[in-house]
Amino acid sequence: MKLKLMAAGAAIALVAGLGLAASTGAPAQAQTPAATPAAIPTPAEAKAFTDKAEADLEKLSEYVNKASWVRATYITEDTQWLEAKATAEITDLATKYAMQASLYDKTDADPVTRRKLDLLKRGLVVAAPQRPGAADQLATIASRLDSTYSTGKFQYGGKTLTLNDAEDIMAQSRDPAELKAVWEGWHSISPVMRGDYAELVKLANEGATGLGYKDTGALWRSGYDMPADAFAAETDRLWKQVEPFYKNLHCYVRARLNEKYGDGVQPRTGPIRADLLGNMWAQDWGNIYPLVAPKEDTSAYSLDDLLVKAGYDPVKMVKTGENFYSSLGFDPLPDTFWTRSQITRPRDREVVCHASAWDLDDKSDIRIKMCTKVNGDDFYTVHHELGHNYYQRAYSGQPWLFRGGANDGFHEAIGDFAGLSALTPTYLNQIGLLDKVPGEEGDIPFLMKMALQKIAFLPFGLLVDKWRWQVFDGQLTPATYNDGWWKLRTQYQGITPPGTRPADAFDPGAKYHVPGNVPYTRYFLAHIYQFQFHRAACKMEGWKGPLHRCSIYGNKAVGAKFKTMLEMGQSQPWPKELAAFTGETQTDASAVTDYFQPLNKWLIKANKGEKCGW
Ligand code: X8Z
Ligand code: ZN
Repeated sequence: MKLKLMAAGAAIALVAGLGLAASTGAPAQAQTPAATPAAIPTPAEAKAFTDKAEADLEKLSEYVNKASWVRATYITEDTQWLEAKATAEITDLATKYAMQASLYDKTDADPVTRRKLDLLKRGLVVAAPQRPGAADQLATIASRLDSTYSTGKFQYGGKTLTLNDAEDIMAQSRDPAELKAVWEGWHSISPVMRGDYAELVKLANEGATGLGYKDTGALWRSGYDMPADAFAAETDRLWKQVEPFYKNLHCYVRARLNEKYGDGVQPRTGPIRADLLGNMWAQDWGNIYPLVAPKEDTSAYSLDDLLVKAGYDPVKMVKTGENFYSSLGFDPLPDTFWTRSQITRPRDREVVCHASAWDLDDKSDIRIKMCTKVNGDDFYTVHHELGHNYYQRAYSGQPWLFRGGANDGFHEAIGDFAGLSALTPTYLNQIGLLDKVPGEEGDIPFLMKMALQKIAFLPFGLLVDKWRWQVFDGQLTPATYNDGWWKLRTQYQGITPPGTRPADAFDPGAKYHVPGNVPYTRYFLAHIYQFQFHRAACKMEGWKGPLHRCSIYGNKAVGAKFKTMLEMGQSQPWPKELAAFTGETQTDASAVTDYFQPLNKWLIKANKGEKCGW
């Protein structure tokens, strides 16, 4: 359960954090014979049940966390075995408790117990089929998929490349042939995962139906304090709010890429070639800023260069992140954070490099696991990961079942909210990275950089789980996994692969969260919540200027109010927690369009004469 809270670690994959929300659909009557009372159980019996479940799961979770940490920071046959054994045990236990929780559906339980029962029922990312050996099989496949991704390598230019190497090339190279080769090279690591993935889907669905859910996708959609179908509609509503802006950005970027590469590489109309956008998954286009920079950008600076010039190293990047949170009034990170975290890629062993934040003991043993490089992307990721850790520490005083994000999107949005201030030129100047804060002439260039990161991400954030929802509900089968993936990639992102895909391609497997089995809609939500947090915080601070120039660095009053929300963990439905900080009770993408309003206006003008869309 807990484990879901770890940003994106393998452990999260199986035993997700307990989301919130009223139970959706009609989880089946538990079939666990042992606890079937003849009459409706009393409120006291319900409380005794949640107390026991909570104590048992808490006891087991530290051991599972440690096994997962060891596997993620030292991938071997043996550590995979150990992780799978531990994960199977807790998944099985959590699934049993999820089933038994339904026995109290008619009990007039007190509100705290009722919430805990609901969380027990919907907190799993993966439920285990209740037959001998199935939980072990599921955990073994999950650990293997995550390890296969994390150890993936391919040959290019006479060298063996890791994902880290490939990402650098995708970010920096402007040679379309090289970009295509490296993109295809990385995507060659995933076909081998397709069989395992199909098996994982089958087992996870068996577990979910055992709990009364239609499939695993329905289980995932049930964690948001509203019926699962309403949640799916909610994500579509939010997308509609931002889609026109995304299309304007897409149109502008495509035109600049066409000017740079010519019609033969990037036509002026139609989808954009996925490998030209500076990122392996075309989910963050910030690295191609120099290709699309507005002409009026006279004050251009590159955060990559500023960090290198200032002599930053990975530890200094993390210390800088810590300092940001300290300025808001958060306590410094514990000594164990520094001795136990993995901040850089070890030289001599295989690890999961995909960044994550961990809470090993639900008290103070918080850590990050990154393969930090000195660049702007990782400067940002450090703030993102630390957000998870400060959240974990803030809610550690809650009962175990309430230690989680108000929903998983909140968990992702905490550090992103900090990052919105930490990326402002004003802040970079305050910490001595940037000499001079650009004047108004720097606004459009700055907003363009931010949009390449934040707006470009939105359709990707939405479609990863649209794809998985279709996989879990059977609309897509192993034979159509890849076509279904590209259909969504083209429909939402307006991108296309750099060449024909091989028949055995399994391109979703080349994105961490698919083999890692980490739900992804959380990031889509976070890309909206963070702007809602930011808009509210800037209002609190009395900021009168444009939102993109506001920074909350050093504001202890904002920090204290933010902390109050974080301390609530998942004890309340998320709208109540959102209201505690922002006064709003709805997810509202107008905060995104407010922030970017000047850029959208500028894009509409710049796109005059273009045939936008694809
Ligand atoms: O996975 C992450 C974090 C860990 S929770 C590094 N992110 C998503 C991704 O990398 O795809 C952050 C942004 C989206
Ligand atoms: Zn995260």
